[in-house]
Amino acid sequence: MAQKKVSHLSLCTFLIAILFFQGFEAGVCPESWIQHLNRCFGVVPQKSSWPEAEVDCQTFGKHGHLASFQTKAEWDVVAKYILANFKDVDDIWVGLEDARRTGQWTWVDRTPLSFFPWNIGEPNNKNGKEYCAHTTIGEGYKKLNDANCQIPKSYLCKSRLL
Ligand SMILES: [Ca+2]
Repeated sequence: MAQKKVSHLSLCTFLIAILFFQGFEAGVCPESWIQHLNRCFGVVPQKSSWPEAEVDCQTFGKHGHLASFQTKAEWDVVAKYILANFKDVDDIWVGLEDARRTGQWTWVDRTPLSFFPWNIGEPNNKNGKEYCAHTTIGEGYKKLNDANCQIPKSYLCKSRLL
């Protein structure tokens, strides 16, 4: 009987330890990133083409991708973080693309598209070569422009905590 209690206690300790470490891992965004709900967002100031940026973002934790936004409120929080910490950065790729070149814009991480904060006159697909979206300091990082995916730009990644 006593032995049963000991093994029961050991199992409880083991489970608590697992929960603690999982919680610890789940609750931390990469250094210098911002957390909003269960998502982490971080700017990479180095410049890359949109496809290269997406590959790099996939290395940042669970569901790492170029950033998507679930709500305008989330976008506002992230825009404020960029303005406060990356004043020298101009254009920033985000995870919105017209992958099939049909005018159907989608988030690369498959987040449902719930709002369309295009800048006035955009997307204009200038010269028939603009299939990736970026934001700029000119509009406080709150508006989008479509641009040539191969142009190197800084980029915004996101990952998920849980
Ligand atoms: Ca454009």
